[in-house]
Amino acid sequence: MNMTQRFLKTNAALLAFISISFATLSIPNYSHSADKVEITKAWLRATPPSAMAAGGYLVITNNTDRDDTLVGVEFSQAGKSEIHEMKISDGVMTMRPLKQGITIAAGESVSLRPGGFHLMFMGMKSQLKDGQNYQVKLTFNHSGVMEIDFLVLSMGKGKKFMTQED
Ligand SMILES: [Cu+2]
Repeated sequence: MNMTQRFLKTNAALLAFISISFATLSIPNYSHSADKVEITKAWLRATPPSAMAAGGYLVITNNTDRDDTLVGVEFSQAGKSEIHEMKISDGVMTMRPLKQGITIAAGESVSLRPGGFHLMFMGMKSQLKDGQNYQVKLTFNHSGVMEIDFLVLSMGKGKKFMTQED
């Protein structure tokens, strides 16, 4: 082996080593490793027989490194599903659809709870009974479509469920 060959061989090894090092460096920083928002405390309020509307609640935690927005909701048991905000203005409870959705800033958490943000289901095809389980599809700008299990609970149980520790 002459000097040139030896030099090339060493360099190839060095290059291989460098690319491996770069590959290692490109592993994401695990303090912000999540690539999707996390959903917890997902529940649907139990409805009386023949009720046309229902509400859904959950906590969205964004541990990714960019803001994400809940832009859509879909529920097979509802004719129409929307993202709503409930507010008291002039002593009157009002609700409005949030056309822009709900943005959860990077590192933040947002609760959809009775009296505030909520999922609104209209044209209900079936009664939601305490203890049942349904899948609801949530669409986020960055996290994409997520199929989430929602537990049906009475209002009292649901409020307790949201406040209890995991
Ligand atoms: Cu509503």
